[in-house]
Amino acid sequence: MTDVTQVNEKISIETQGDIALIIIDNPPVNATGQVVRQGLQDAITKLNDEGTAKVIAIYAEGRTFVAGADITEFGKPPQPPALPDVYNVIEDSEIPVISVMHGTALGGGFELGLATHARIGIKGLRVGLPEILLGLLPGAGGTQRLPRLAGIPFTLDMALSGRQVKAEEALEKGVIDRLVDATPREAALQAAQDVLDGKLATRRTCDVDVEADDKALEDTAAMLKAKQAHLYSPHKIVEAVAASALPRTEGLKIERQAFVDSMQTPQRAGLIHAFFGERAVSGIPEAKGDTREIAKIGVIGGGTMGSGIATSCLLAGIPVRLVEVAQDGLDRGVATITKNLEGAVSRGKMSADQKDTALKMLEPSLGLDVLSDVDLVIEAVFEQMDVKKDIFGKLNTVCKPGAILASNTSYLDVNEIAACTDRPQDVLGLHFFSPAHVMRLLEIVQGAKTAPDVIATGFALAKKLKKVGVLAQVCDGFIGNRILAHYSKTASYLVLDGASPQQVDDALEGFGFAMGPHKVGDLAGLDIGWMTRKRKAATRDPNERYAGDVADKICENGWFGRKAGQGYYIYGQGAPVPNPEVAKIIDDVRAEKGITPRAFSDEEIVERYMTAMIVEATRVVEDGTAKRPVDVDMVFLFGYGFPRFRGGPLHYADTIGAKDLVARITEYAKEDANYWQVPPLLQKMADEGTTFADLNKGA
Ligand code: T1G
Repeated sequence: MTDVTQVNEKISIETQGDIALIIIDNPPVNATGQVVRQGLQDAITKLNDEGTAKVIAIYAEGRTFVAGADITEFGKPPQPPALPDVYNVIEDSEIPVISVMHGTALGGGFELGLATHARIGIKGLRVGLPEILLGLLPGAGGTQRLPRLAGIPFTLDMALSGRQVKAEEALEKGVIDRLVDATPREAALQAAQDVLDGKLATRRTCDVDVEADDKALEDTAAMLKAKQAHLYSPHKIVEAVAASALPRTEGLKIERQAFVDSMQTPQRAGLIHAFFGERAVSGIPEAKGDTREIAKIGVIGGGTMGSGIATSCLLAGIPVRLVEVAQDGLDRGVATITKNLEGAVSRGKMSADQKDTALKMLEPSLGLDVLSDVDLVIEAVFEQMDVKKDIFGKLNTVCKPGAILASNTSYLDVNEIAACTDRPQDVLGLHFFSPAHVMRLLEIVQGAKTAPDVIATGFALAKKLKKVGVLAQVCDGFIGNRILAHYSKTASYLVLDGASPQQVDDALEGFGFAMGPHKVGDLAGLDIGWMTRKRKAATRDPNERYAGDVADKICENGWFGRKAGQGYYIYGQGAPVPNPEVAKIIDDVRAEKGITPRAFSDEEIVERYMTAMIVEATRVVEDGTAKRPVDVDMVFLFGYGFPRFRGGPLHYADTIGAKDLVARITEYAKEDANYWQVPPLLQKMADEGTTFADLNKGA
């Protein structure tokens, strides 16, 4: 006889004879919000008080078992019952409790499984402890129970990497007891019956002793001290895992305190902002609605960008026609794509067979006529307007009606390009970032006449390519490169006024950037910036302090950076070293300009650099080039190596505050009133005491 009790709106109990099922149903990912926590605790307590059931099985409805604590509750006053307390009630149950996990059992979801007395995985299950990606640590027993089941090294690996572990590995490590191919409900009933029949052993995890491994703990602590000193939660994870040697209550107390402390950090706020921001930017109305089918893509240009874009499409299983004007260029493109895909195989991103299948979907061709049947063309040729206009004029006649025509231009006017066709509604910008098959950012540039379904298709393509699509309006440089063009001048001014390129790089890497601006320039090629400065020379503001003197002289020597063996740094066998020739150029330029160099602290370097970035980022929001501050933040997290734990330039700006930013800019303006100007929007925010987070909510 089946009896169903609705404990609350998210949790129900179904009893069948000696078996009690606790069913979690909290779409979209069964996160352990307050109602789920209360319901789980009440259900276990009720069944133990009744004493009728002989075994309890917990499973979840929907596409995944519990995917973690409810992140939307973070930063708000905690509401009881606390998750660790609920899991202690489960672990202490007199009636054996088993769990059936499917989909992605992550964070608090995986910890729920660990608190039960046996764990069943459904085929395709992945488990993980991704809390570190949110600036946190497992805070519901993960650091205490996982060492008991799978040892300290494996626990450190999972908790510090945040990686998702496939069910097969979890089974092999003893983290799950069985792996079955059934529905969660079928598996729950079968496993419960097996417990009753003595075919499935159960035990409290806390009763299992931890195998000590002080060396793993010491080595990890030392590595983190050397490599991640600027982060908070990784060190706390090691402390908490070390406490697993203690009895459960003491160990959980240490874990809890570490969790509460990490919850207070700006890093947690920044990483949560990044988590939701990645979803917010593609959740806009323009990304919804009708889309056009993209079954085949034409890519024009077999250079670095074109090959990277083609690789990205092939990795997503989309057939690609690669078009070049000459055979040697086409061959180079195919070779680059092949190398990119082989790299994906060596990184374990795809198998050799998948690589071969992908290459079979590549059709290298000469001339544009072969593009008559593609659904989308992505032009990735030389960044010169006349070249692009010529191509789009031809595409206008070659491509079928309804085909989308996209330019990968990184700053040129998409409206001007669209005007070369009689179908501007089919034209947009799809700005990929190099290497295009690795970098996740895709700026989706909306022309004045771009049709809504073309924009929506751009977002659908971004999702299929596993990229983060961000809507941008037309201007020189769209969102990212426009802001970069502004703040990169500050790096140059700092060098002109007394800092060395290496000091600027070191200061910004200490802030959290993967690479400082001079190293980035050397990597990308200093000739790119040189061309831009020459392109803009005729229209440059005469009142602007020229920032390119040093870089121009470096380029005049042909020292374009890594590809030339030297730029700001000299590239040889070992680590790059500062180029002494550049130091001489800097001294000469200072002398020519009558500059007496002064010392800069790392703190001042970061303040000036970040303030310049925030100024132009504010203007980009102010004039509507970006929809909201969060869109700018995601551009910088996914396209410019901005430190993720800081959430992005405008999330970071909120940690300073508009008032202090205005005061800082006003001070700098005394040196250079032309470059340092307070954007009206920032002044308004300072006057009203509002934040960029407020603007995100209001947009
Ligand atoms: N809390 C609240 N909402 C969540 C959520 C969560 N944990 N995870 C996902 N969502 C929402 C998401 O915002 C989106 O909402 C929808 O679900 C689908 O997500 C105590 C403290 C599970 C792999 O970090 O990795 O447990 O936009 O678009 O691509 O130690 O979501 O539809 O309105 O990403 O299929 C640990 C985070 C939390 C997992 C599914 N858990 N989530 O990916 O869908 S901390 C995580 C994910 C914790 C404990 C600690 C992914 C996914 P909307 P989606 P997806």
